[in-house]
Amino acid sequence: MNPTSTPPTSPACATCPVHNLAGLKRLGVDMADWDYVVALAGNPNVGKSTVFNNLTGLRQHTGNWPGKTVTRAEGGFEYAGRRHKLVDLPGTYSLLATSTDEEVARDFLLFGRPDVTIAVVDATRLERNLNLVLQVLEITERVVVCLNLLDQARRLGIEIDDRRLARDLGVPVVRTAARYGEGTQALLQAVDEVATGRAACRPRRVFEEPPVLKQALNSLVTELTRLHPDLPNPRWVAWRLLDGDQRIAEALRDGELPGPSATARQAGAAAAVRGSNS
Ligand SMILES: Nc1nc2c(ncn2[C@@H]2O[C@H](COP(=O)(O)OP(=O)(O)O)[C@@H](O)[C@H]2O)c(=O)[nH]1
Ligand SMILES: [Mg+2]
Repeated sequence: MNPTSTPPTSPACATCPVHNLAGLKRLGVDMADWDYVVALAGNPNVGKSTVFNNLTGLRQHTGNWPGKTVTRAEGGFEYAGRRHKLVDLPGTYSLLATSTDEEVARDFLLFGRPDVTIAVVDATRLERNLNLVLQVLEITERVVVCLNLLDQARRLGIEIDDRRLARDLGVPVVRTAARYGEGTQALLQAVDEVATGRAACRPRRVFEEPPVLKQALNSLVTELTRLHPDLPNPRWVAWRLLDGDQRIAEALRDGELPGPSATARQAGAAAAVRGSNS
C-alpha cells in the first residue's frame, strides 16, 4: 500500500497503523468550523506534504516536482474531538521573503497566526534544517518540531538526542518516519497539547542582542506598537526593518500591515483565516 495515499479504501487498510490512528478523523477538504489552525513549515523535500496527507487523507503531491505551485494546500482533520485546519506551506530554507515561496510562508506565520506550527525537519540534515526552525521560532512560539525521515537517519547511523533538542529549542520534538506512518500518533498528541495550551512552549532565543541594538529595537518596537497596535509580533518586524527588509518596510508604508489605516481590513482578514467559530 502506498503510505502517503488516501484514507482506508480496502479492508486491509483497517488494520494498517498508517490509517488506524486513535482519535484521528481525516476530514479531507472539509474545513468548516475548525477549532485550531495548524501550519506545516519546513525546507523543501522534508516530508511536509506526506504529513499533510497522513493527517487529512488528501493527496497533495509528494516528491520533487519541478514547477510545483507556490500556493498553499489546505485540508482538515479532527483529533480528540477537536477540529483542525491544516495548511501545507511552500518549502523554504528561510523566511526572509527573498522569494514568493518565502513570502507566502512568512506572511501566513505572521498574519495567519496559526495556533500551532509543525516545523518538519530532515533528521539526516538537521543542522541545515534548524536554520529555518530558529526563524520560525522568532515569529511564533507555538511550534512542534517533527523530526522526520528517521528511517533514513537510522540507515545512515545518525543518532539524534531528541530530548536534548526539545530542551535546547524549548518546544516539543517528535520523531517520525512519515512515509511509513511512524510517529503520527505522537505528532497528533504533541500538536493537541500545544494547541490546547497543555504543553508550554518556551523557545530559547539563541542570540542575545548587544545593548546598543537592544536599545534601537526597543525604541522601534515602541513606535511600531503606537502606529500599529494590532501588529502580531512587533519585535520581529523591528528586526526586519533594522535588517533593511524592503518588503516589510513597504508593507508598513502601504498599510498592508495592520495599523490605524488597515485595522478594519485586518479584522476582516483575521475572521476569514479563523473561520466562523472563533
Ligand atoms: N524514507 C522516507 N521518505 C520520506 C519520509 N517522509 C517523506 N518521504 C519522501 O520524501 C519525498 C518528499 O516528501 P514530500 O512530502 O513531498 O516533502 P515536502 O517537499 O516537504 O512536501 C517523497 O518522496 C516522500 O515519499 C520518511 O519519513 N522517510
Ligand atoms: Mg510538499
